[in-house]
Amino acid sequence: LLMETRLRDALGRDELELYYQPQYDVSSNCLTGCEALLRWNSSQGLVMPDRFIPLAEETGLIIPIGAWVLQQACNQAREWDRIHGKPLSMAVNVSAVQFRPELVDEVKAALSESGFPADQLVLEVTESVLMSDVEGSVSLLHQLRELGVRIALDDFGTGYASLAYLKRFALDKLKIDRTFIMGIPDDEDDVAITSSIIDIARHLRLKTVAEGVETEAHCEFLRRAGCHIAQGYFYARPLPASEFELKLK
Ligand code: G
Ligand code: G
Ligand code: MN
Ligand code: NA
Repeated sequence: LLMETRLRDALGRDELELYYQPQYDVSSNCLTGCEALLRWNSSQGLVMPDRFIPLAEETGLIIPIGAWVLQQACNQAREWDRIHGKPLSMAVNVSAVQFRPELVDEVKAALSESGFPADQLVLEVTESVLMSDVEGSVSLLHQLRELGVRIALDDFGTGYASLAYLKRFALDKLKIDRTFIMGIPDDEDDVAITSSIIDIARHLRLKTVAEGVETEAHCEFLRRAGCHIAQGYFYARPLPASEFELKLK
């Protein structure tokens, strides 16, 4: 069957699953939350998001899929909050197609149906999402923040946003792209770029989240540089819900 037809049926057949990658406080090593990452258990095996998200975006299927992801992530996070006893953040990726005025109602619905606190939900958007319509994005980000949710700029440094936009967009977090973390501590350019991002974020009172943290040396560097949160294979890969839950207990 065509991949599009199979993807169209995936939601109804319960073939979509969220994996969760833990995020840790760099200085205390405490678990602070996670990022939800979509997987498709198709009849042909496990499919990674880079193979079906573009198709979901082209066909508009990302709208119902994205609403499902938001609801599922909030339901799960509400349950884990109870188990953990301490507030956990839940980060959800939002694609350009979803980033439109209706997203406000979708987020509202996910929060009210789950009972998950708005200030623990993080929406991850990329620079290209925001830059495609700057005026619209400024307005939408304000509406989302009025709900109380947090906004993270994903893959920061790889897109086209100028630094001036960090001021205009209502953001809470910068996610430092893993291509910069990879070169630490040997590549002088990656060291300079990562340190500078952390410094700029601190001055703008934004939290920093490092992605792709794979080694003790990465951690040590980020701790000294003052980065707040880290995620990556050094801590854990993205995990099915049942495995993530073991980390809470
Ligand atoms: O899990 P993995 O690292 O392979 O994810 C690759 C990319 O796929 C992520 O960086 C993210 O941009 C995208 N992605 C994963 N899950 C979702 C999702 O639920 N919605 C959207 N829009 N993108 C996702
Ligand atoms: O949202 P984003 O596109 O950044 O999604 C993160 C992606 O990076 C996921 O596909 C995840 O599987 C992957 N990833 C997570 N941790 C690591 C890591 O430490 N190293 C590498 N190479 N990839 C990672
Ligand atoms: Mn992300
Ligand atoms: Na990213």
